[in-house]
Amino acid sequence: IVETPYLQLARDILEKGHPKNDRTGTGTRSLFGYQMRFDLSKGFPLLTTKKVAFGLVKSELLWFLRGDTNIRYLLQHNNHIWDEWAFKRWVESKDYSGPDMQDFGHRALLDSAFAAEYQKQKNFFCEQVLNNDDFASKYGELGDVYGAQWRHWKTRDGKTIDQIQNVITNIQEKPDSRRLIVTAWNPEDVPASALPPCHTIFQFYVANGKLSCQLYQRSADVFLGVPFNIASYALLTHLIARQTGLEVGEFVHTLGDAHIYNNHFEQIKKQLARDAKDAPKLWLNPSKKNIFDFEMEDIKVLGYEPHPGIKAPVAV
Ligand code: DHF
Ligand code: TMP
Repeated sequence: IVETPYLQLARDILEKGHPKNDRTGTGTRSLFGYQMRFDLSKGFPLLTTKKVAFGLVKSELLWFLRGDTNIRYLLQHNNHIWDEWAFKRWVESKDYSGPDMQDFGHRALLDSAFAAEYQKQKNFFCEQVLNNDDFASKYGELGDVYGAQWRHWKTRDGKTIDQIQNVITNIQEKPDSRRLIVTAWNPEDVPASALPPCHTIFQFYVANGKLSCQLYQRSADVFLGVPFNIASYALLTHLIARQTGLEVGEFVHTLGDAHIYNNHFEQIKKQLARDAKDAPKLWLNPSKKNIFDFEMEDIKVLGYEPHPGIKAPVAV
């Protein structure tokens, strides 16, 4: 079963995790330093014990690969997973004069009248990002998040580095290299970022004609974020393998602070009580080769028959 390492991680945290407070004030159980391995030749690691919205994984990864850091592209693809962090910047800005949205994440959980007002303000915000160019360029921006660091890392002399193109070229020209690295963690940009990168650095490895990838994720929301992160890096590995003419090897997922939020315990237990099904297969349009040419319809999962999705609040 492809997703066993994930299910084991969740069990380990529930059993052995340290109760720990966190930045969002939600509280977690957490373990430090954990590693999962997924053999990508055995199936695509999209969880079957709950439905994971693969369309959102795809549009988020294509957004990173575009070098885009504005949520407008995500909204155009009906992807709302980054809304809260852009919205937070908007309501904390001098241009915002609507109802007080301080601490909206928690208050929306406690107060249904506030939750309705928050929904209204957030819908209005999304509409503006979609339809108003000026507003979008100011408030749809998340700062120097993944897309910027991957595709146009800023150098001291005012140039930019395309880390994704470089790593692909290096995989092709020097597959034995031990320097096949992309980093999103830029200490200079961390203070101004809406959310400092969680997936901080990743490395590729080629052996026996197979491409493997290891990710170091500094902070891991095991119920909500991690299922997306696993699928996203598995997809990235497949895309780069396609372009470089390699088969897929393993995805090695190394976690720093691996946590389950206190308000996700019921949901994860429900998930753990289910039996995993066969993993789906990934289909990539055979006529595409270059990673930057892929579009939504060029990527599909086949044979994905998961258990139903399970809702949970995201900690902001
Ligand atoms: N903050 C926190 N606290 N956890 C995260 O996982 C997280 N992830 C971010 C940004 N900030 C974060 C970016 N990725 C969801 C999934 C991934 C993601 C952000 C949010 C999420 O809410 N998924 C839900 C609903 C998806 C939907 O809109 O249908 C899920 O059930 O998977
Ligand atoms: P932090 O910056 O205080 O660590 O909070 C970030 C939270 O978001 C934390 O719960 C980890 C989670 N997260 C993921 O798990 N995966 C992701 O891809 C992102 C962006 C965030």
